[in-house]
Amino acid sequence: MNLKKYIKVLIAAQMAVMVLTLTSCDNNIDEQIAVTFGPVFYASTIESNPQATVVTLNFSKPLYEDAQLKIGVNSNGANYGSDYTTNPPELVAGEIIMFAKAGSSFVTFSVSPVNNDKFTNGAKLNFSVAGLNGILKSYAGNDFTFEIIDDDIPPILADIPFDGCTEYQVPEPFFEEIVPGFKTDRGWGCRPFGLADTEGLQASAFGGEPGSDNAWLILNPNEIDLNAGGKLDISALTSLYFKVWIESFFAGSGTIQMYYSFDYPGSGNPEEYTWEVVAGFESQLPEAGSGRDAGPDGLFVPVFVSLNELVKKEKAFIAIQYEGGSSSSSSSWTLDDIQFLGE
Ligand SMILES: [Ca+2]
Ligand SMILES: [Ca+2]
Repeated sequence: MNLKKYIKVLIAAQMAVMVLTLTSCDNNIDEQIAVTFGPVFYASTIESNPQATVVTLNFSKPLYEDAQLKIGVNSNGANYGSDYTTNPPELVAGEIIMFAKAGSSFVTFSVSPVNNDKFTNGAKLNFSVAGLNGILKSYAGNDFTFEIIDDDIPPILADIPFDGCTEYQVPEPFFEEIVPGFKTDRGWGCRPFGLADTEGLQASAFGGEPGSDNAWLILNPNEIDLNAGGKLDISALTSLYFKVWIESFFAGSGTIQMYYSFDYPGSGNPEEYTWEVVAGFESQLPEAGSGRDAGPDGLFVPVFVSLNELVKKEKAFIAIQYEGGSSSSSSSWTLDDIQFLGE
């Protein structure tokens, strides 16, 4: 159906539904019909796959009259037309109007990704029933989620393999700040337990002085050497992503968390300044103690997060805090092969 014809049908059907609504005084509970998504409530596709995903809405019994419903689309920042499309289309942003014929027991719409040949970290769309007309009375059950996985790769700006770093030191441009009152003899340091038996950067509180760790590994991203030469400049970027391989060999107390700050001055106790959690970092971490001594690379897992909050800013700091391990019980966390990606 072309767009003009579709709009004509839409207007005609809306008027018909209005007339039905005004003239119907039917309060018979037996005739009230519920709408549900299902049996599938989640689907994902890679962005370069042009195939449409069909989404089904069920009626609790076959319709005895034509009806209309409105699907609400929460695109979480993705744009109709450039990131995804639907059929029927969104004639009003965030809304799909659907018509169901008398006798039908379900209706379907479809959603498709739009391939932009550029890494934008995908999209997550939430579909719910936002309006019912006529004999349709209620919406029950779960919403439908559609996830677009971006299979474009952002350009690699900088590689940080830590290879050849001096044992127990924190290599520049990283530096370490220990919150006053915590152990000073452990925290972060270069160790030969990285990927492929190379050096990596490890946090552990085990042994040494009694007490516990609160050690911040901090970095000014504008001091990172670009692979192409020169320094990273976050003010000149339009996107920025951070990838790191992480293994946890020892289980015990202590966890790591990643942050960024716009007010940290570059030295001193980080806990006196404002830090925002980097979304998605913690949820990708391996279990404490899930690594292996004997495996060639243990059980390093890739952790990939967006640092897009930093782009176009003059200055920012990023940090990974290791907190809670003690001299008698400590998890260990090894980072290796950090990459900054973006453009
Ligand atoms: Ca893309
Ligand atoms: Ca390494």
